[in-house]
Amino acid sequence: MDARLLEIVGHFAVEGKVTGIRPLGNGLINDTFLVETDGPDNYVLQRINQGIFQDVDLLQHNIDCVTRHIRKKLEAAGETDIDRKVLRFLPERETGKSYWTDGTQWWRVSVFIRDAITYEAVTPEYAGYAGVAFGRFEAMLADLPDQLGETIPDFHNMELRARQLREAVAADAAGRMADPEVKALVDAIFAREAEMCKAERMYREGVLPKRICHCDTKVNNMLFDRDGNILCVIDLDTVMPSFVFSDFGDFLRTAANTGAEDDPNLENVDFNMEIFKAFAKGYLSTASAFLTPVERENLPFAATLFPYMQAVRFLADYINGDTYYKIKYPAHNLVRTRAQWKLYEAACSRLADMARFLQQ
Ligand code: GN1
Ligand code: MG
Repeated sequence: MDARLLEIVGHFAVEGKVTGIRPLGNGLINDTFLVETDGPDNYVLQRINQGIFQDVDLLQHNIDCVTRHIRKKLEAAGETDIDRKVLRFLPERETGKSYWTDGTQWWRVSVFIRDAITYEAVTPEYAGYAGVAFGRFEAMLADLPDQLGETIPDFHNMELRARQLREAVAADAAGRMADPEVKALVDAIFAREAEMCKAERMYREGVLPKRICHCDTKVNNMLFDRDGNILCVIDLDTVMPSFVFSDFGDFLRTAANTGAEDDPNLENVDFNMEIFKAFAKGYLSTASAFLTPVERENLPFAATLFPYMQAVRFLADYINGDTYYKIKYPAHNLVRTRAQWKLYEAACSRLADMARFLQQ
């Protein structure tokens, strides 16, 4: 067992004796470990990527408010087994805060949710459950009394993401603009820029609201029980005010993709309408109560926006020399970009089908 990690865990009020610490999951941002104990619970230890989340106080404030609020709602609704339905972070022994820092690294510990399963791909049935769960998640947070901040300012702002790509291209820090494929991808992206930045315009015109959203609704950020019900939504670092497009679009970006996010074989990548239909149906069953007509009409747009935005972000990172996302091989961010672009085009080709389905 890593002595340093063990010492860090010791700052938190864990129950029992730690018997093992090992890497967990495959997030692209934070470092995550499973902490096993001989007590009633195991735990999740995470090093928060402070290069990306610069205001950890704000980050943990958001998470504390959201988990407290959801816990209260579940209690009021008479739910049982609440510790498996909302994350619980342990207080740091000296400060009582939900994180510990030595001034250079930031760490937190939450209770590991027992008997939960994560998936990298889902069936239409499970996508339906996920839709219900995200609609409910947003609905539960609609009356959050606390003010949440943006843990990454303008996180899902397409205008900003396009600007960052433009800056990456101009700086060409890793010399990757010499590659004609990279140049062609950049041109294809900018040809669609105006159209893909419409949410920000609608927001400025006052016709599109922001709500508290999860903003990282990848399939593998939800915990399912053995029957396929959603227990809990995890990875709350990006919970913040955003457009509902974020949660709707990012779920489909991962779940409706018939291939992997970084699939090297583009023939595997397509947009699965059965997943879209099941998810949209589930989502509308819980979100209809608060969605405005403009939000609802633009859900198909959201399904295209997120592969597009992710292509922009992966490509910008590739051009910058891979400074943001964890990569497994040198061209990884380029491979990811190609796959997201293919998915974007596939989703665009289904826009009319999606709109027709939502009108029913
Ligand atoms: C990151 O940490 P992880 O892997 O859940 C990223 C998301 C991207 C995603 C792409 C804070 O999420 O926005 O959509 O990778 N999170 C952050 O897989 O940038
Ligand atoms: Mg994650």
